[in-house]
Amino acid sequence: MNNFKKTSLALIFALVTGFSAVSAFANPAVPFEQWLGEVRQEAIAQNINPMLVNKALTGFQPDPEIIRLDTKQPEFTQTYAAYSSKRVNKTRIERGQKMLVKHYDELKKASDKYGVAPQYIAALWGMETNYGGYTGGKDTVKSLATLAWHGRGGTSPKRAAYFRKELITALKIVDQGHITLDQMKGSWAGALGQVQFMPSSFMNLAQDGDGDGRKDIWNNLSDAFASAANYLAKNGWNDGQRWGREVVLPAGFDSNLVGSKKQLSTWKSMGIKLPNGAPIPVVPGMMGKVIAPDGMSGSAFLVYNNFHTIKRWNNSDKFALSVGRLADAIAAANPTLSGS
Ligand SMILES: [Ca+2]
Repeated sequence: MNNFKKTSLALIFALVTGFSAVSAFANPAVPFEQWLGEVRQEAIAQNINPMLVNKALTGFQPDPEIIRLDTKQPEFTQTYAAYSSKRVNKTRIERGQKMLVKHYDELKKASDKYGVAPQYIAALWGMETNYGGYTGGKDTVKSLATLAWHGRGGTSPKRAAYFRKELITALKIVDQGHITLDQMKGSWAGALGQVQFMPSSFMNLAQDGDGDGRKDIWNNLSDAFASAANYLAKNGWNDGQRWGREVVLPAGFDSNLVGSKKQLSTWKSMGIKLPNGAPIPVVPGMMGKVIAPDGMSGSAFLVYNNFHTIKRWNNSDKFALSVGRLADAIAAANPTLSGS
């Protein structure tokens, strides 16, 4: 029996008999309570306050909804056009433009300190949580414990180890006083707060934007914006350049050149144009890569180094293109921000 069938059976059991069937069936080797005891020991051995560890890691069961989401088969790959129309639509652009005005001082402060233009910080915020409108209401410790335990009994020990490490790190974040255990909420997959950092990213890259000693990316926008900007800055952002731009490929463009990187001057000489028909701007020495996420009949883009920096946040061309285009659209309403 393959693992998918096993999992499906476990879920059917769960539906019919209640949750205990999942504990018994999805991971027969190690019951959840026993596994949680092991994690408590590991956390205490890593010098996390034992009172916190005991409070955080006792008295709950795995979340059946997370197990269902974790075992769901991946959806059919969405085209860029479909992905983008859901995420970079009129509503989100207009809300982003309003948020840029409303929170301009905090965005500008993070922008100046880390060297990332405000519209990119706003766009990441918009893509991740619809500008704080949806940060996920799941208890992070419970989510990560469910994923780590479930993965251990399932198909991917590597994934289980990853989530177990994230769980320990989440406890360290609480132990350091950035957020209370009760307030540490996020997505079912363990991403935290306004900008949806995983705990390990929080540990490495979160910032205290307002200087109160805490990195509260849940409730404090100065902290959330500083953290997002720092993430890009530490991953090679160059604020003197754009992310890339939409282009029009000339008729007969060799599809083998999609995905290759060349000087902008070379692309220009090959006849790549802006959507309005003007030649592409050229910065001497600057390179760009042509991508066509939906094939030669779909939209084409010329992407620069910053595009690859956005992909360090989420390793998806569709995500990075959407962030770039949302940032452009947000900035378009603000004359001081719309760059070339
Ligand atoms: Ca703070």
